[in-house]
Amino acid sequence: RSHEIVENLKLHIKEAGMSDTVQVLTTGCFGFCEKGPIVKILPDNTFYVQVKPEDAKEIVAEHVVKGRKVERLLYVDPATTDCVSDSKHMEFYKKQMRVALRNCGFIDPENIDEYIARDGYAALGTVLTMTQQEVIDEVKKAGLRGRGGGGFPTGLKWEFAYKNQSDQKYVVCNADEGDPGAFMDRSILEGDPNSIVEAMAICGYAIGANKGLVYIRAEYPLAVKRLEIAIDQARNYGLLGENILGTAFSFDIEIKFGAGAFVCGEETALIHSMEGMRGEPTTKPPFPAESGYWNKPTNVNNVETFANVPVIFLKGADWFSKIGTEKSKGTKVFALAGKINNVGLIEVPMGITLREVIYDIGGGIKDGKKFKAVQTGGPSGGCLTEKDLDTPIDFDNLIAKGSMMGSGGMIVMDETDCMPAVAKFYLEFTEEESCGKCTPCRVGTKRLCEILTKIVEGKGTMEDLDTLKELSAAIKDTALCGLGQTAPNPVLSTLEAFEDEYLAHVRDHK
Ligand code: FMN
Repeated sequence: RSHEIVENLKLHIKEAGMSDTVQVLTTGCFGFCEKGPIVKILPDNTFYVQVKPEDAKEIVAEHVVKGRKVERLLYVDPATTDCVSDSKHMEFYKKQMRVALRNCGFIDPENIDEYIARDGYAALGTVLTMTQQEVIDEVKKAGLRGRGGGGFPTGLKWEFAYKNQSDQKYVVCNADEGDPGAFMDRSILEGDPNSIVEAMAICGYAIGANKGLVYIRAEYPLAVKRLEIAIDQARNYGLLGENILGTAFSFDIEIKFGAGAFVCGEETALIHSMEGMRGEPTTKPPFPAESGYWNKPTNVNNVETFANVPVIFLKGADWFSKIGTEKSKGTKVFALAGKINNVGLIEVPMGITLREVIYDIGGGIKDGKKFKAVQTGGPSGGCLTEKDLDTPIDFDNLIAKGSMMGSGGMIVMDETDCMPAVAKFYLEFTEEESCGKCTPCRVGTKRLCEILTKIVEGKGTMEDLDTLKELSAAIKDTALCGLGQTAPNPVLSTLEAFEDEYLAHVRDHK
């Protein structure tokens, strides 16, 4: 539908004889998915929502030609019941802060000139005047932590790869994004691919690598296309390739495709998959920074982690580290989904509370129902409940609450959701996605699923509940990689918060 809207807008602008003065551009995602497709008219920032292809004629005739806003397409903010024409005044955007998503929705992602016009590649220019250690120190000082799930300090990871001497090193961007309901990385790559290319070059310079690889799932064709365009355009401008910006630094990027296996997002499995082997994890150490792609020092970072890097050099580590909490700096992008009014992609400063996210940004629970829980961290995470609503969201707080930040999936549940069934949903996913290499994960997730199915169908016993707890603890302790080690989390956290619901399902509970 969006393509049709673009075509119709172009057609009517042409018919109005305004093609020379009015441009129609396709951008990346604005984040407000619930209200899409969105058309924004600049320079007056009019924000039209749920636009249909047939609305293009009226938008052109009224707004573009006569300068009159089309009231019926303007967003009505439920907080004020006002028609709002500027995203800055919408409840959905008010508490957001766009750092990683800074260019999404603002630039044509297929035109490097637009990225450059918004300070694109200025960070790389600055970095190339610094020493490698200075670059690493700036990232450390910013306090950036990996957005792919683990929250490992990025500067420290770069330092490990930098200090490991080798004739060849690699930079890998992890764009596998396999969590159900997650689309953060996809939106960044579709909306601002140049920022990832620039960040990977900065990382390459810092650690001493001349080759970058993006591992991306083949199910993301638009992200792939835009990344390919960004890489080609950067090469044409001398921003990738030999002697970048006339310096001795050379760096280029290749794209590698994944086939949509969740486990291939785990960095060692990802590296094996890129080498043409089975996508199975191996034990760490050695970490990729020591022995990664073809056994060479390799720095693996997530897409969103990379998206933050140029900003650190544009605005400074001090600016960046002022955002967020003491140990979690900057912002986090979340894919807000489930039983919430404003489904969409949001970016918020770390330290914001769940209540602010769910009620102020998310607009509350759908159909006026009661909030029950929110699953953060996807299949590896856990559920947070009413009592956690005022907890500031950061890496450490979420872990302390029995969940985790993960890569940014946030699925909201209402009073009608059955929590053992929610746990079963996630376990079915991990069972299906287990690579089968280690027994605790291969067999353990299968057994957990069987027990959960019995419980959900009302056929479980108290003994089954005990086995569920025991087996979950055993899998956590013994599985080979993060997939298995975290697979029982949805069971354990729902058991902890909603044991009464499990008991109500069990046959022999008195
Ligand atoms: N990291 C990602 O960036 N994207 C993924 O899709 C992803 N999937 C993962 C799946 C599993 C089962 C596990 C255990 C880990 C996954 N990770 C994923 C984390 C990576 O192993 C790795 O820690 C991350 O890419 C490092 O980047 P960061 O430091 O920038 O977060």
